[in-house]
Amino acid sequence: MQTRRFGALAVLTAAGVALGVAEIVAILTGASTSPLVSVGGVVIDNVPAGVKEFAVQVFYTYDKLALSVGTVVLLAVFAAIIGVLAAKRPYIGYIGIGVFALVGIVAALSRHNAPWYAFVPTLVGAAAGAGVLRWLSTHEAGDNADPEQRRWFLRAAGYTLLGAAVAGFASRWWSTRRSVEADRATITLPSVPPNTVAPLPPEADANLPDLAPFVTPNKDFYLIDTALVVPQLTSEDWQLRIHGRVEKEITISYQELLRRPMIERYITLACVSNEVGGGLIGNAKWQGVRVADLLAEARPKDGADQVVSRSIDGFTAGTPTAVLTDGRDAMLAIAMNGEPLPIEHGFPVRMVVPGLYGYVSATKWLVELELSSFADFDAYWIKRGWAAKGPIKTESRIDAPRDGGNPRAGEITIGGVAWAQHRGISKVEVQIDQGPWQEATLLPVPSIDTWRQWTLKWSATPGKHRLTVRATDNGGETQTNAVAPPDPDGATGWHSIEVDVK
Ligand SMILES: Nc1nc2c(c(=O)[nH]1)N[C@H]1C(S)=C(S)[C@@H](COP(=O)(O)O)O[C@H]1N2
Ligand SMILES: [Mo]
Repeated sequence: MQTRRFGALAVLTAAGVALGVAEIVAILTGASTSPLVSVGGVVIDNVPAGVKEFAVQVFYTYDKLALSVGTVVLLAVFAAIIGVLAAKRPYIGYIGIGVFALVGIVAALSRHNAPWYAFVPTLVGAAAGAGVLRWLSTHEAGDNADPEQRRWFLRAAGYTLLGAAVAGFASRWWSTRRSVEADRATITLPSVPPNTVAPLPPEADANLPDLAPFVTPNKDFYLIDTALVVPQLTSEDWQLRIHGRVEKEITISYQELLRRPMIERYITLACVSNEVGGGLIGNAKWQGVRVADLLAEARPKDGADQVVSRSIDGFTAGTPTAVLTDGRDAMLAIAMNGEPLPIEHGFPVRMVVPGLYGYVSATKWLVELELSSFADFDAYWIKRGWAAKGPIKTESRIDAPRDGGNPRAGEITIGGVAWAQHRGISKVEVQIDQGPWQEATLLPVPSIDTWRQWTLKWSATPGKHRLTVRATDNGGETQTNAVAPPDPDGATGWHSIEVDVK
């Protein structure tokens, strides 16, 4: 005979295993056939409109997560109660599992377009749960049981529950990932009027083997974020709320965003954590809606000098309102290099602001723009000691030849990139060993918002040589030689490499 405590734990574990196993099976049968998703769907579809609005008010875009968590908590409470009752009459535990299985199966089969096998995840889950309950009750763990047995019981139940929870969450994440990928695949990007496309000069790219291509392919684009798992948000679930210190609050759906005037621009994104000579920088063609247009509709109030962009995962970036409205091409991007944003680069919508480091501007999985002030709010990295304002510093990098490489003696093309987004690059100079600074050839660019490739011919003689680069922006400011680390507002110094010419 089990005590009530052990009975509760046994049925709780069985219920956990049932849900976990159901989620695993739902990877094969489709997310909509999971009992959690289908019961949740029935609830959403039948809840009175007032309650739904209330939930969205309270939980915002997290309303569905709140529903899942609520369902799991409620189930756990019921399982524990049944377990208490089952302590004296074990068959009650099995009846409880049966009743819940029935609810799950009816819900799954009643969903719109449910496949005939929609009952399978719940059925398999319930069978596994019943099995676990049977297994746990083979061991006497009541008041009269010996300590050895009780320890076995606690350990067995604890590990099983933990395993079921981990497997359940992982499976849930995996099937959501697949459904977001499916959603992304259905998106047709609106066309952009030809006059709003910044044309790419064909000579922008020197096509040198070791030189970073002018346009960074999505698969090679650097990735920086604080997300433990990449947030999974469908375009259907996405909405943006513009609120805070505004005259008029705005909520906009993905379809509404797509109907707005679009621009397409080449913009080079850079991370403040990029070391001199580092690779945390990339250039892409972005398509999106001007932030300034949306802000104009929301009408920021006096003193709202900071726009806080918030991600679905809670990350925030704070951008000066003045920068977003000074005429530059700050946008809510929906596409990167001609395809919907890759999930890890912020699908369905992210912000891109020419001239600012990503940590103060480039929020991925964007769901909120809150008009605030710098005095009132510190964004994610500002709380952690990084500078509140993050304009990108003038920098340059040598890509070819490679640092530590062994190029052949003779005529060599040295090449690299230089950037000073939204100011533009006017000059790049290279120094070989202790020689004079030589002006490199600058390749054309579509705008001042991208990096710029540069090349310089060099008659390389055998032996060790040091190559150093420095850039000058259109404001006449030459990249400083003063070495600074990335923290708190971006690294500085000249990029210098050593080669051993053979
Ligand atoms: N949601 C979210 N957005 C984010 C971040 C983040 O941690 N979370 N990191 C920012 C930083 S620091 C940078 S440099 C850019 C990087 O964008 P990418 O990963 O697409 O290259 O995203 C920005 N947007
Ligand atoms: Mo960054």
